Amino acid sequence: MKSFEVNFDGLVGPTHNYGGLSYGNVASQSNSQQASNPREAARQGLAKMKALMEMGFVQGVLAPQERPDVAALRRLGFGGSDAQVIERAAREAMPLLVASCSASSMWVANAATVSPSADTADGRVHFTAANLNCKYHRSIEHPTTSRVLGAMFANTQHFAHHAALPAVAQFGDEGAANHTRFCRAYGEPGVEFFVFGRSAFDARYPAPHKYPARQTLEASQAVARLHGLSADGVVYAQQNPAVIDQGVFHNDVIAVGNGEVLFYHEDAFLDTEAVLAELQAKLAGCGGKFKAICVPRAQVTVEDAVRSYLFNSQLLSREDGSMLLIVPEECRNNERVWAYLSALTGQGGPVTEVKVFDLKQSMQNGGGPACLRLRVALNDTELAAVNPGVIMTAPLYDTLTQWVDRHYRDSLSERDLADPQLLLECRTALDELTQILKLGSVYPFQLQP
Ligand code: SUG
Repeated sequence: MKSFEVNFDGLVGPTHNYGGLSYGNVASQSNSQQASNPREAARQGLAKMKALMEMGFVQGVLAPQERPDVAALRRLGFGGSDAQVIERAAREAMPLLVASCSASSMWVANAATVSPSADTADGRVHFTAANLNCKYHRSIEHPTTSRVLGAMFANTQHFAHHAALPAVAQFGDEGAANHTRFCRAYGEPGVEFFVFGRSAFDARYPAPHKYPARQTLEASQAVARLHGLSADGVVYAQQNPAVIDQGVFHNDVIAVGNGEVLFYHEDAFLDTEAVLAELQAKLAGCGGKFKAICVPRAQVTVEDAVRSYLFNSQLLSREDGSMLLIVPEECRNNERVWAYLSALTGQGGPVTEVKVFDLKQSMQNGGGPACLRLRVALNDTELAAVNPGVIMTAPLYDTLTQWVDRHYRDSLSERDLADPQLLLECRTALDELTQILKLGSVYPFQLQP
């Protein structure tokens, strides 16, 4: 049976803006209040999806969410008609309106943690929606995320869905951004690598001093239990708290893995040697040969990594066994990072090619190529059970591009968020999108009685 890694990319929503909402995420903080260009953002994301599809990878698309989230504002006490809710929030609590408008669901690496069927006790692909409990604007994503994933992976014979973990800081869960799977082949049992920032209940794990550690050990353990993973197939590692304090708010800002390869920065983890030894031993137990590519701090500093998003890259396996690294344009603009990458492909290692993409609109909010995709390893029976409406094709790319051009604005700043017309535009666009992607009714405005 053939197996693949399918990348489902988040389609950027029509309210993409720079709200400065993510303390600890350097790009989000430093681009706060700039005008955004939602149309360009969506087109940049679609161009990456199209390019990967044309290279022969199976590519999917994950729908954005309804924003402004009027229902979330109502839960906070704003009442009246939808327009009145928005007007009053704009007048009395602009930060809450900004949070309810964020298009942050585009970073679908945070949508859920996914375990392929080869790893789980019941032989199904398991999904746990992430509670994203650290930031209010992200914590409101998971109910719709669950409905969208449910509409994409509806077949209960092959797919199992778990609700987000309890919405408290002790179970802070950021999904696949802190989860990597190693394997010899996608369809064979592998090792699931959970990286956490702190422990909620065990004081022996040091926490960062400045910025929040979003993922807890206890959340990662709960996800592994829910998915029915075996102890032999799981490794937990603590992220180095010092790098969280330098802006590494998710592990995918400092490490990426695929197949048998881990590409990571020297300062990424605490107790690196023990972590690598455990990965090597457990992958060997699955018949795999672990290969670690360490980027030394003498060549690329943590600051370079955070600015360029070198590790927020997509490491993709090609048919011939070689690997391709998809990086953002910012890597080419950083002299040290580009020198490192230029040397990497000529070293006879697994990475033989680097491809650069312009994702500036998303990057300015701290979202690179890897943030924009959710990886789902599937065999061909499972792939056939996925809702075909969400698999990228040349006609779907054309339809989505035209849809973006018809509905998206090319400039959005804070004052535009208070315009009740924006809500109507978004709902019209999303209603059409659910038909294009054949998702049925998934948005709160579609579910109202
Ligand atoms: O959660 N930025 C996102 C970026 C998520 C990146 N994802 C991964 N690394 N996988 C976040 O911090 C900024 C929104 C704003 O400021 O408007 C934001 O939510």
